[in-house]
Amino acid sequence: MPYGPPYKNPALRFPQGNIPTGKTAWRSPSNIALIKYWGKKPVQIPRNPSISFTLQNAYSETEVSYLPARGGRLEIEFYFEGERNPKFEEKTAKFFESVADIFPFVDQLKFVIRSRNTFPHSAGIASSASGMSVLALVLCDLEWMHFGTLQNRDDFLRKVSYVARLGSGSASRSVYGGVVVWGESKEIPGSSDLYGFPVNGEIHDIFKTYKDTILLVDDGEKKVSSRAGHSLMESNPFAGERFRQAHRNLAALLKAMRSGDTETFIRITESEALTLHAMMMTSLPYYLLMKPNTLQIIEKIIAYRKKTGLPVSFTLDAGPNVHMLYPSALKEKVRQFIQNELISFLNPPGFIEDEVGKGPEKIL
Ligand code: 2P0
Repeated sequence: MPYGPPYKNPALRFPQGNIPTGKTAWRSPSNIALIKYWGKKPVQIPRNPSISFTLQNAYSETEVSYLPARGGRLEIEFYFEGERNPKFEEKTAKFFESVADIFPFVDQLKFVIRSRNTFPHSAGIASSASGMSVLALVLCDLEWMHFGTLQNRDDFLRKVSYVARLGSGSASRSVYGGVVVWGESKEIPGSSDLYGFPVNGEIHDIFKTYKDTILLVDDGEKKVSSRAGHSLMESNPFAGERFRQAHRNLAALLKAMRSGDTETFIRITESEALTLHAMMMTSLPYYLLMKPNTLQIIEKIIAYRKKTGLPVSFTLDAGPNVHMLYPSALKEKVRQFIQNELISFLNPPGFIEDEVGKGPEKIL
């Protein structure tokens, strides 16, 4: 039988007295959804398919040392940006326990985890996408190094994406570079609710080097957790139509991304961003995650596009920051635009220049 979901494997345990000590480190990026995942059913199954650009510069870098656990049960020490972080320690322990039937060796080990992000966390930039995908990479890397059950790179990445999804839905997409779909779509043979699926072969060159400048309006903590946000969709009166719309939008967006049609790309991705926020505004309790400066920036981007005819557009994550999307050839013009018209709406450090990225990297 091919090695595949649900990946439960009681054999993945170290022989007693032969529990290894070692170290591994990975860098894994965040991603920005173009068709949004918002709404899920157990266990981590999306209500609709989503598609994203994997980013290059916004990533988590995580080094993990492992050694035999003294008490014969999972132990975790988590240092975030140099300091012990009880919140991440608990989150990681919960995640590792939740995948203990996939990786039965986790409770034989003590993990000392040192992680950092290149971007402000909990600000609606998908820090769970980079943070959870990097942990999934580490677990699968341990399996790769010590058990030989994963045959090749494709096998490895598919399992990483499956496991990352269990930690955080959007993390399933960060496992691959370029343009990635998560969620089953009739339009995309190979797509699955269980793991991400890269679609780079069919994408027009203009989108392969797209830029994403993340305009930081506010780097405060999120007002609503993704988990709470997703569950609010269960009672949102517009949810059914929203999920159907996402399927239609994905089909139309992929068509535009195959042909290099930036106009359709802009129309669909901007509508997706506003729809995501409309879903939050029409949930009970309702949330308003945009700030006045979010709207100022959106209006400026639309006006700039009208004035210049350049294909510069916006999308949003579940927060107030604006992701400005544009072809790489416009880099200098967009820098000028930011300096001239947007900088006064931004909070330090202002903005992060990012672009479509290559995906995770082993760094040790
Ligand atoms: C997305 N977001 O597609 C959407 C758009 C935010 C807005 O996926 O509960 O952290 O961990 O599966 O992945 C954020 O939700 O949620 C998210 P969980 P996740 O990127």
